[in-house]
Amino acid sequence: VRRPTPEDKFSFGLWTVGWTGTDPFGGPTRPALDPWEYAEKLAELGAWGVTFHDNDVFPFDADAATKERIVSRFRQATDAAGLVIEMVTTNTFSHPVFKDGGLTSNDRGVRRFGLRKVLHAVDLAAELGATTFVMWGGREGSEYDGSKDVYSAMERYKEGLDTVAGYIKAQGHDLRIALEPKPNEPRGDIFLPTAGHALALIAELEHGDIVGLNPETGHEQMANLNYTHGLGQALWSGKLFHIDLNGQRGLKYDQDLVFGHGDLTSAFFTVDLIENGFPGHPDGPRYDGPRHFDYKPSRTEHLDGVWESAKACMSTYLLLADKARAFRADPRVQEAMEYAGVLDLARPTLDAGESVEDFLAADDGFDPEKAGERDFGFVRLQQLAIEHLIG
Ligand code: 3MF
Ligand code: MG
Ligand code: MG
Ligand code: MG
Repeated sequence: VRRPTPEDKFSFGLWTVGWTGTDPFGGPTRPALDPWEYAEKLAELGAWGVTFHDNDVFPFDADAATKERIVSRFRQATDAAGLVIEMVTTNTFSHPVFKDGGLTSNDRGVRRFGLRKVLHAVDLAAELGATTFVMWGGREGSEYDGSKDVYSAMERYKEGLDTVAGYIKAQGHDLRIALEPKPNEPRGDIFLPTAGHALALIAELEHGDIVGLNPETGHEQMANLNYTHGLGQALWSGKLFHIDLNGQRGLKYDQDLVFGHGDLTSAFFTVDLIENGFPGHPDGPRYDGPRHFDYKPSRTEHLDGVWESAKACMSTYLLLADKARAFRADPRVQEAMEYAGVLDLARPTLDAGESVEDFLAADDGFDPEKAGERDFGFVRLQQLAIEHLIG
């Protein structure tokens, strides 16, 4: 595989390579480096960008002067390494104060505290030149249905998001919010469990025009959903603002494996959509944002393994991109897509200007028995993908 370059737009969360291996059953298995120590190595591996939560960089209780000092040191390191800080987010899940959520906690004092923390992080994001502000509501949710008034929770979520989006506009920040859905973990049930739920909330917002999605591979798959379809619908809605790529193997805890180390066939089609767009819509919407990885280097690995796994995310992506390009360019694939009707789906079902009345009265001589005998050849098309993938 070729070495990644900044043109590939790969970026990493500081909390990914910086994860020390602490999980609910065990302590750290690796040392924590200082936040600025990750920048140089990421750039050396070919990454373009880096992202972080406020408290990945400075402690929760840091005073203004400490924050300032740590952030400027971090910024010097990213500048020196040539890394772009493309996204900033807020940690509203680690501190005990957020145990019932930040924007939707039953405790109003917590909601006011949480909202202020988010607004401060928005200003930090803008100051550092980030263009996306992710909001993952990890603790927004419940374990017990009786403990939450869901109507109120949706009202407070909307209030919080509109306050943040309105503030971004009022400040003139060049920043868009990307909501990150997840079905569960750490809460038993998290609000906005899927991309669809998040899109539905966005449609109710006053400032929804600058609010979109940051779908994560594993999160959609934890809900037993198709990640590539989620990306596709978000793109169609003009709402695919950012992505979290990683790997997940089935319905279990949030594994955050290296990209491609989960469902590889799904990863192939994810990359195919990102790199090549919709097959029936060559001029249709495309994702041109960061190829952002949100994974965890397994806790069995030490620091060498951290960098191996970061490299693995990028090289798997590049390999899949090559294969997806070859797949689309293969004349057998084009022919199989025609045969399968993939391109015909782009054609509107009614003729241009055809009224419902005309449509109802028309006789197109359609024979359902005959049409029922059609062979779509989807399996052959899929096998061509597999042959490109592993051949
Ligand atoms: C948790 C996540 C989060 C979000 C992050 C915002 C800690 O499962 O995926 O990572 O991605 O908070 O980007
Ligand atoms: Mg995950
Ligand atoms: Mg995650
Ligand atoms: Mg994520």
